[in-house]
Amino acid sequence: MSLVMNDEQIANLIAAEEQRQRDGLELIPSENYVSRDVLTALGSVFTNKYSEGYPGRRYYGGQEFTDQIEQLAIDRAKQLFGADHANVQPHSGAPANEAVYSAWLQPGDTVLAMDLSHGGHLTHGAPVTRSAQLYNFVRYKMKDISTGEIDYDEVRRLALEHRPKIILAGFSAYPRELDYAKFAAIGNEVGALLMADMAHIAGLIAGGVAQNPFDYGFHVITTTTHKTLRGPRGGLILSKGIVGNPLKKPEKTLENIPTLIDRAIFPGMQGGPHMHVIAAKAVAFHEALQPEFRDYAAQVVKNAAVLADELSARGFQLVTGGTSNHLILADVYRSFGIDGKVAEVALDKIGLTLNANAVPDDPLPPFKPSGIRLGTPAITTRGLREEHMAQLADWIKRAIDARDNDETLARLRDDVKSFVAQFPLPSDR
Ligand code: DSN
Repeated sequence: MSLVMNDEQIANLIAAEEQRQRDGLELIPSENYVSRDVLTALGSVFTNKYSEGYPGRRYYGGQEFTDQIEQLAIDRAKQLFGADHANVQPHSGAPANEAVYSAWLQPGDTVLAMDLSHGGHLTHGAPVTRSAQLYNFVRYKMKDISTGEIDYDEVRRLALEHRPKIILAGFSAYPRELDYAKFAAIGNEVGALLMADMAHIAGLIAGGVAQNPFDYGFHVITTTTHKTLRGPRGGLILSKGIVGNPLKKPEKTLENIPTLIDRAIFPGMQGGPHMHVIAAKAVAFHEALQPEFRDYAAQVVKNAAVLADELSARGFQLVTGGTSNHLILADVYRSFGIDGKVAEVALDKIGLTLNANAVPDDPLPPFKPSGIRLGTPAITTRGLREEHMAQLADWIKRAIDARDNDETLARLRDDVKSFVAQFPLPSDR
């Protein structure tokens, strides 16, 4: 994409980043490449506008078009995920989660969520977060790391003991499908709000290749819009219930959840919505509603399954033994005696980007953990298919083997670069 800017320094850095993305392969499972339309909406004049409030209920003038943009984003998100309500204003996933906590909980209330070390997310109660200081998080884990099965008996035992106000199903480093029916049965037994954080798999749900928690009676789903969903960097909260006037405080009941959430976002936590991002979210939701997006989501999962097999065949020990979604967690410490950061750095040198990640009950510290986390959402957008996964696994293994040999790494870098030239970025098409 050509860029005309007066600020040369920034223009050069944008061009350099674009070239970096073009010349390498993005394997971080929470990243993707957006379409040209999403980029255009993000760079639009809607960034100039203040729009505190919600469509038809704003605190500033000049909202003729912002109202239409936000309403389109809301309607498309509802259609995509079968929700009664969508709040499209959260700036990202962390504020989306905080808003749900603040809508439903009092300080000191309990949330039952997945342990960070077993794949949960920081915002699901890691002690370093503000939420963990405000609320009491109780954590569940996998029963068996070799299969990834969650210990649902333990989830129920903890729920009966601690009586959580929220049961949270969701993850950022877990390669298997959750059993939402089991979570729902436990949540209903203790009268908890059922919340799913589908940030990683939103695109898979939209594309029909992962279960939708709403089909199992969940009340709220939070997500980011920039991962498998392939939209702009941002957040989204979907809910079931009655949509009321966000300017009036409703009773704290499950059916009023949509309005409680609207009020928690604005005026509770955020000021003016980022309307250029909301425009880009609306574009992404429209793209995800097209039949081609179902093919994309299915291909993400197929690619991940083959990549997992190819890595296993090369000696990578995979947490849960493989993957059922878009992500793979490999224990490179147990497999090859190196920490994940060493692997991440070696792979960066050949143009393959992924991240070091803790594995369950990791014996190594968080900054030099035992694992690497990788996934297929971005490379599938690029156009890679099952037949390319053996080559990719081969490069990953060879870069790790050659981690101290800069000459070999440089050669591999050239190989990766000439291979990826046949897969243009969406913004180049
Ligand atoms: N940082 C995101 C991820 O990589 O999974 C989650 O917030």
